[in-house]
Amino acid sequence: MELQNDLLLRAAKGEEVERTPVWLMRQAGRILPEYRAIRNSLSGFIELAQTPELASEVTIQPVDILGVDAAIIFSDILVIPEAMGLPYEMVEKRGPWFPNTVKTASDLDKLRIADGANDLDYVIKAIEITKKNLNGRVPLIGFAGAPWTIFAYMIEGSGSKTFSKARAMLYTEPALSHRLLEMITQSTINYLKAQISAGADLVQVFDSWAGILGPDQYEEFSLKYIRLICEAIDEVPKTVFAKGAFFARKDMGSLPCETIGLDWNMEIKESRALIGSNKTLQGNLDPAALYGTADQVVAATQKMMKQFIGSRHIANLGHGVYPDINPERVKDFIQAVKSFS
Ligand code: 1CP
Repeated sequence: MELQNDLLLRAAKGEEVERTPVWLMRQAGRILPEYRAIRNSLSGFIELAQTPELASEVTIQPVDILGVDAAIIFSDILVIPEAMGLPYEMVEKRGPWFPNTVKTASDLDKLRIADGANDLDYVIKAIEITKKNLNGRVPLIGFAGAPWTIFAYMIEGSGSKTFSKARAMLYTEPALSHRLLEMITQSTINYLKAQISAGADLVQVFDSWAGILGPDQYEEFSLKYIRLICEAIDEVPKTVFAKGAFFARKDMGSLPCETIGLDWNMEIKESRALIGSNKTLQGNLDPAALYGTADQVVAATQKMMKQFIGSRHIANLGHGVYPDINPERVKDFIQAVKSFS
């Protein structure tokens, strides 16, 4: 199916574009009343994610309602631990929770490498339905968590400010840590390849907890595995978003991927200098900027856009859009990107 709007893919590959493409991380499951209406008619996130027709419907809502240049499949990074044998629950207002975690080698022996197409068939079905219903309007983004971020949840058992149990494991059990990271990496490669076979046009790897490691540990326990994923996938363009990994920007310039995501703490010109000119940069407006007035949102967006002039860029926020943002301000952000010249 020929895409009518392939700005995202051309920008990712560094090809000529008429204007900068724009989408928002976490655009599908947070801000729209139309999303909440569907979500509230079900038992919760997991039921919605595992019902492909509905997952597809909420994936397409931001394309219809907000006018973004890409859809991102409605799912979560935590489907991978579940497919490996470590199920999660979503606790209302608190986030993910794992009844079991990995503490010892025998916990690890109970896990398996996920086969994306079978173990995560509900995501694959949702992608197939979404591709059909998008009918070529915009590209569909597939995604997965980076191995380090997934590891952090599998050890910790929930979200955390410090992930101290996960970081302790890197010091006390480095060999066990690497074994688990290798299993997550292989599962993630299988999963992303299945998403691509089902129709994902680009894939993004989210390393949301990159910033809690120091530079040496980041290279050893995270970047190494992200590199393996990028090397294994050559079917579609790849984006790596490592939140807080300002110290790794130079190394990320040599990853075999097309696009690097920037968070809002990363200075744009400095990031370009560190990463080099042969990558597209994605981002990086502070998500809190959308709490401002319409005029403030437009001014902040234009200020960001100016700093990216003359270099490969996909406009986005510096992290996921916050749940209590007014969708009208999101539209102001999108319109400000589209009319920027
Ligand atoms: O929002 C969308 O666009 C839909 C798809 C999507 C994506 C891309 C969801 C649905 N989750 C994610 C990615 C995700 N999930 C990340 C990486 C991006 C980021 O850093 O924001 C992370 C770290 C998670 C883990 C997760 N899932 C958290 C964070 C917990 C913590 O440690 O702070 C939470 C709260 C969830 C739940 C979740 N995921 C998605 C939704 C819609 C929800 C809310 C659940 C509900 O409705 O009850």
